Amino acid sequence: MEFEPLAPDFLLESLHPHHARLSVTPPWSRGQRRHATRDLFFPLRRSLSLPCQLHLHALETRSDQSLTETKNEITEHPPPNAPTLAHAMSQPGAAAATDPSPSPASPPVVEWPEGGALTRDWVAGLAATLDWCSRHLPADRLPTVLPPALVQRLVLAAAAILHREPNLVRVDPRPGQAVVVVGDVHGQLHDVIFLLRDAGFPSEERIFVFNGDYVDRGAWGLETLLLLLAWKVLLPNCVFLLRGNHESKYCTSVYGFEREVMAKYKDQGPQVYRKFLRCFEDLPLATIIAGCVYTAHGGIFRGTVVLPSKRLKKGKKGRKNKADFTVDPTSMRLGSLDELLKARRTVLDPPWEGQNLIPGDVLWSDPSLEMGLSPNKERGIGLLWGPDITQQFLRTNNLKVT
Ligand SMILES: [Mn+2]
Repeated sequence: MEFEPLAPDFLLESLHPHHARLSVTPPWSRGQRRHATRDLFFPLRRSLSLPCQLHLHALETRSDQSLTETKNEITEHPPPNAPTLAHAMSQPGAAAATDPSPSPASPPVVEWPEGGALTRDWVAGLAATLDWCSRHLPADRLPTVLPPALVQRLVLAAAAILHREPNLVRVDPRPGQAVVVVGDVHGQLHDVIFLLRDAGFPSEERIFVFNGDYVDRGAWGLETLLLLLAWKVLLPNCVFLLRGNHESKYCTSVYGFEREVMAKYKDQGPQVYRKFLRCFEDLPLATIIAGCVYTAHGGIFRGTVVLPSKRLKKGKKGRKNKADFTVDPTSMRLGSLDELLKARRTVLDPPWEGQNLIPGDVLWSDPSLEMGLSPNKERGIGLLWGPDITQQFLRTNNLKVT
């Protein structure tokens, strides 16, 4: 089995002959083993020869941080000085030389570029500014550099592009064009900046697929997502952003992003937060890369649920709801890509009941060693799928990796 083209440093755990777990240990993890929170599953027996160069990157968060810790990290314990970014980023594909020159006194207020279109320099400047602010500026002063109107304009511009993408995006690299798949980044702005520079910035030579979970847990979810949205607006065909389970109202209200936005934008916070929520609804759910690699945050999904007939529902009027929405066991069949394309993804929180279950499955499901498809009882949403389902999904859709 030849894995060399996949990634230079990965760990392969053999769980099952058809069902292997690929964990990526990034070079900056300082020997500490980190897992992709969503591992990749594929059949072990088959040799992988992909029509494109595929790199996998995964980041795991340091730990869940309380907002106090978050604030301390920003105001009292900033990370060590980082090299300035603008120069490295303005050269596509350049391996950045680290430049330890001191940071500027204070960055100017970020304004939308004259002429209306984002440029590579502008995105480079935004990254440098976000980086500087994260190290030197108290969290609640961020609006003085990054005005709420600018944040909202950028989010809306990206959302308009994302909205036009189908649920399942076909990413078809040209010959010689590499694809970098990035796992959960969870508000780790500095890791993302490092990663983009390390892998080489998005360009005509390099496509990026980010596999969701941009916010929550880390202290800089807003900055991280803004930077990725800026790249999306700049290079919509080279940067693909998928939705993660954390890109939802529920997760962001529990795991930190909502509080982060409120801490940074105070009175304007609710407005800014709402814009981000609307943007989450526009994020596509999955990609197929080079016709053979399926990527999604959670994974495999069931076929469309058929509810009891209207006549039956009418008859039960008065005591509806639960009885009507009990999941029909026959719906526990593997979904098709066509069904995925037709699902309604514009939901703040993917429903765990009712008819529109595909978004919840794609974002929340987990692989399992048990055969078949079953409800994901531990999460209360999504599915568990077994090695046989991986095989069936790959074979049915003529894929090699999921
Ligand atoms: Mn995650």
